[in-house]
Amino acid sequence: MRGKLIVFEGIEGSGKTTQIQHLRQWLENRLADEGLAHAPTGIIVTRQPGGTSVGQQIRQVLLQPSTDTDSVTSTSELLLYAADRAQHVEQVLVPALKSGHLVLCDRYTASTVAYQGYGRQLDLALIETLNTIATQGLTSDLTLWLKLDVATGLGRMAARGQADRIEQAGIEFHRRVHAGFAAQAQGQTGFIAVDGSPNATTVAQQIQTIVSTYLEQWYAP
Ligand code: T5A
Repeated sequence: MRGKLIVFEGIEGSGKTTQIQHLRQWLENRLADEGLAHAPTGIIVTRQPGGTSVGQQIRQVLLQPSTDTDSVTSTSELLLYAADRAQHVEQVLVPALKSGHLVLCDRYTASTVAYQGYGRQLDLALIETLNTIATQGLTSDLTLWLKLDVATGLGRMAARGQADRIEQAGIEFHRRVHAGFAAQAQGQTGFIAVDGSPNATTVAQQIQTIVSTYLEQWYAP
């Protein structure tokens, strides 16, 4: 693949969407100013779930607040995230990376490990297999984990309004999710923790420092 995949991960309210917008703006300015030797074709911002039109329908099923009589089971939740990912990898990520784009993706496989593996406590080996099938083996070049304590993240979401189905899960579920991200950050190179607690500008500066190092490796002469 000629392009590069940067993934943002974290608990609810950790600031991924905010930071992706900051990074996109910073990258556009930097790439215009510096004229790197092997600059990317362009920058694409996308997300899971919901980065394709099929995925948007899956996202609706996954996130609509549940009722007692009609709730999505944990196994069906796992398979729906895998279906969204398979569609997205084939239709969006692989073509974008083949054509040399720098892709900023809001969530990827680590979210399934954290939410369905640690949060819902489904089998981690099964999740790894499903992730491999859904991604066709495509892994991120850099994963930025916005590390934030659970109460602060949920507090930010509560201030924003009505909770979706996953946000409605209790605080113990979200603590397990947080532990799932922490476990992955310990075991993987290119999976980097960023302190998500300061103001958005300070978080953005930490991210720019990390990404600068990678840009030099990827695009310098
Ligand atoms: N999911 C996803 C799984 O269970 N398994 C999977 O495999 C995958 C891929 C996705 C849901 O699906 C689950 C995880 C999620 O529950 P979503 O709507 O895409 O749903 O939810 P999130 O990815 O969590 O996105 P959110 O918008 O909910 O949170 P973000 O993007 O992390 O946070 P952001 O930037 O929108 O900020 C949230 C609020 O905090 C403020 C913002 O202004 C905003 O109000 N904020 C800050 N406040 C103070 N200081 C800062 N530094 C701030 N940064 C942002």
